[in-house]
Amino acid sequence: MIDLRSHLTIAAIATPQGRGGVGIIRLSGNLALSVACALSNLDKLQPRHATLSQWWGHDGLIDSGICIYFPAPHSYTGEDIVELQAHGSPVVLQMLLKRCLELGCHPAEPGEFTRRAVLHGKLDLSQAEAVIACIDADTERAANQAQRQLQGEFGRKVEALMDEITGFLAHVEACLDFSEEEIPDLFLDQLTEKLTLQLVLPMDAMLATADFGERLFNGVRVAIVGAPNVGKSSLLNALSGHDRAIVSDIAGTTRDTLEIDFDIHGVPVRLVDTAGIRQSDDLIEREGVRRALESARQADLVIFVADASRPETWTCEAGYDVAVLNKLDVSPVSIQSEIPFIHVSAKTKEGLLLLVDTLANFLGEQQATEDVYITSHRHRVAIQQSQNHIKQAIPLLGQEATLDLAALHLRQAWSALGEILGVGDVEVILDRVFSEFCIGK
Ligand SMILES: Nc1nc2c(ncn2[C@@H]2O[C@H](COP(=O)(O)OP(=O)(O)OP(=O)(O)O)[C@@H](O)[C@H]2O)c(=O)[nH]1
Ligand SMILES: [Mg+2]
Repeated sequence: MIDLRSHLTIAAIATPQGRGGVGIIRLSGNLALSVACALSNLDKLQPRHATLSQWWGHDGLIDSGICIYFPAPHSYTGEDIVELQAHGSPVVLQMLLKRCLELGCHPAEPGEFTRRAVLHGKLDLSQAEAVIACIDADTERAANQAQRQLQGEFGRKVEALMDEITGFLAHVEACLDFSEEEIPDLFLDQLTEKLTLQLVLPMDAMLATADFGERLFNGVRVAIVGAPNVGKSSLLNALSGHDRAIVSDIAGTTRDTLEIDFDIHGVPVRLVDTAGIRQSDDLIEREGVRRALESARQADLVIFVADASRPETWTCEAGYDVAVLNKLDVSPVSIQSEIPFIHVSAKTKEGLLLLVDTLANFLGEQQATEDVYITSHRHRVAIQQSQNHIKQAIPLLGQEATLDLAALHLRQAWSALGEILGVGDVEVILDRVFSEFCIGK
């Protein structure tokens, strides 16, 4: 499919809506330089130099600022780019953009700059996705993963796997050219073993990072449930480091659910405090309990809190993932219970680090032993598909009659990985990926 817009020079405000010290307009395409020169009343712009310029409209001066010209192909998109660093006023930026459009530019579509970078080979598709991931990252750890992906670390891993597949494919295709007697059995046995060692297992290791990696960007909901007065609100305050929820020794203090954002080892977490679960005649409290159970159902992870000094609180109606026995400071005795409680004190903060580590493991941190994580569902699915084809190819390598089918699976395994990088017929994938971008990126 031909990109009908590729000959157009596009323009957009690249900085976020609202006021700021500086606002940037980006132009990309053949006309970028001439439009910028016409706007600035200049004959030329020196490449990669910050040129102090005045920008003119029909009715006089619009604004002044810095103009930078990046000639093709050494630019973000691979085309001629000009960046106008204006004052960060929404009105001024709109006036400047309007003038650029009058001079021949077209409004950029969401993600179109990055899309052009991919089409001109400046970024592979996984790097382009890393641009969104980097912009969207909520925690330092997520930003760090996005940056590694943007620098191509993840892409290189995928490329290495693709090269391995190409190597195996060459062997299998060579075997196809020989008759059965000429192919040593040992050779095919070795091939089977090597496919497992060099492809299936490394893919397993990568896939094991996906739960944690995706959560780094998508975040999780964690609900705290348990009987009244066990210290749920105190635990929420202690974990988040904010005195957010009201705490009192009156059972039934929390009625409405209450949410606070923090992070567990870099995973953005929305922590939900809930009403203590018990039978009650009070209408409002009953509604609170209903909401507590509903929160537990909707959460990705449920923490059940019990009070060490009150065994009647040690059973939980709602399903849960992690059980916490609170008030360790008042009941330090060893507890006889079937439940693998983590002992903490929300008051003295004892045991909280262990609790946080346990929660992180629940979110998949321990399985993520690789340096670079799979951070997108699209990548996870592509690697799973590729691995499935390899697993199907392995038993087919045993006999000459099925070798060509094995080769077909290997080719499909290669293509599935290629989708991650945007290799092959990619227009459809491009449309899907870039629909998530904002304008000006
Ligand atoms: N000694 C001690 N007291 C605690 C601890 N955690 C909470 N408390 C006390 O236990 C009482 C109840 O705490 P909350 O955090 O309000 O308990 P809750 O589970 O949210 O109670 P409801 O909202 O009524 O369901 C308060 O008096 C807290 O100060 C702890 O670790 N040690
Ligand atoms: Mg409470």
